[in-house]
Amino acid sequence: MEFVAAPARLSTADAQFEHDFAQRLHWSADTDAAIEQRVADILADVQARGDDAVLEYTARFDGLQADSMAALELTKQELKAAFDSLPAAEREALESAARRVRSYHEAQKKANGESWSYRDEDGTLLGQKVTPLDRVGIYVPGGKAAYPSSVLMNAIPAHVAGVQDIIMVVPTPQGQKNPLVLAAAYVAGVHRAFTVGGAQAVAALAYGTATVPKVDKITGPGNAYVASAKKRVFGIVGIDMIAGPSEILVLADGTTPPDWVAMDLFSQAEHDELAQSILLCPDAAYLDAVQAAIDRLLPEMPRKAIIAKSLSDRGALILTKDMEEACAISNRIAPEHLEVSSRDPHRWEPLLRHAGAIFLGAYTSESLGDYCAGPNHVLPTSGTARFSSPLGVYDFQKRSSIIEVSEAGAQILGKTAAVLAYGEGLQGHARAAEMRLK
Ligand code: HSO
Ligand code: ZN
Repeated sequence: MEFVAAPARLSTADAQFEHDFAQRLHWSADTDAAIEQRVADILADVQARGDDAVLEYTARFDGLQADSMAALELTKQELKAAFDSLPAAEREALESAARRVRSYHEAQKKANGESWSYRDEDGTLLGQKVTPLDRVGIYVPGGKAAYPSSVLMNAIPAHVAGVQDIIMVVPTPQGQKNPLVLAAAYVAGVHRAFTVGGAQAVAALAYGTATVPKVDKITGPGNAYVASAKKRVFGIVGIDMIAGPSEILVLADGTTPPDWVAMDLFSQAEHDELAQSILLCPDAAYLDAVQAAIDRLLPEMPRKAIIAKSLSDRGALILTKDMEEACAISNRIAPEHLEVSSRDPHRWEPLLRHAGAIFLGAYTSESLGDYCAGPNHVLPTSGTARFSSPLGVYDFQKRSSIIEVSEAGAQILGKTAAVLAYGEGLQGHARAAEMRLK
């Protein structure tokens, strides 16, 4: 069968550009009502019956039978054995990726994850105390897409934050364990791991069962059931974000070899038929050259069917007036990944405000960021980069305000507080402040 990848060709100079652009971008995160109902039932059942319910759903949905939840726990020795069984090249790649991801997140913690305080002239101390979460759950998908790199990207920042108890769950259909996922859990320092998945795993982590400890926050991507379950348990536990399909936007000045850009577009398109790959460039001949590269390279790709569908349904090659206009359109899209494939990336970077991660220069393939550059690959999608950030150490920390008012400070603050408290009609507040006045 022949596959054709035909991204839409748009030009900002065309009268119907806004219409066509809006159609390409449209993405609905609405969940199916039937899924919502089933997830609600599973959550209620796990909350009521704990381990027994998790065991039943695991048998029913994953075809994995076990007598007890304890039998579904992966021991530390098993994680280590998976690591030891890998070919040396894979062991080394996992370790070197983990090292770089760890260094990056350590720098992140130093820059904005430490406690701070200052004193007023009257001796009053004010500050912020930063503490790690006690226990987090990491959901690792195990079906269509099983990504060991995502184990590193979730567990390492938790570790760096100082989380003492990292519990991983991973669906394991028919008991088929993915050795790279287990090995990544070992390298990243996951504390406990269970071969359960789906809404039942999210429920077990959120409510706790006799065997699975209740966590404070659940992170990690998953299918529609997992996303719906995470939304429903939010409030009982924290969650990171609800990730949509992968996206890449390449902003090109026409100086990067077209094959490189074509392959970068493929790299996100191959994740999912719903993934989105967009190229913006002020040079029409360059867009033609990238399309020719797409046509030539596609037949070699094992995932060509997915790539062809993703590019044809959601992809676009957009001709812009100039690079400034390309930057403005990129800001409107607020992509998950933004490549500035230009000879002069630092000229454009100041114009770029909304993106999960910005990759500068022709050598910075987005795929390096997915695995081993260091920054996190869990990023805001579907335009949410307008208001949210990559997964980071800060997602595994919380902040407490610190206030220590001196005797002298209480004389000044007490008067201010009392006036405002009487204004609100709250006598107790006012008098608590006044009692400390001399
Ligand atoms: N690009 C994905 C992450 C990933 N890529 C994992 C390969 N493996 C996140 O958008
Ligand atoms: Zn990727």
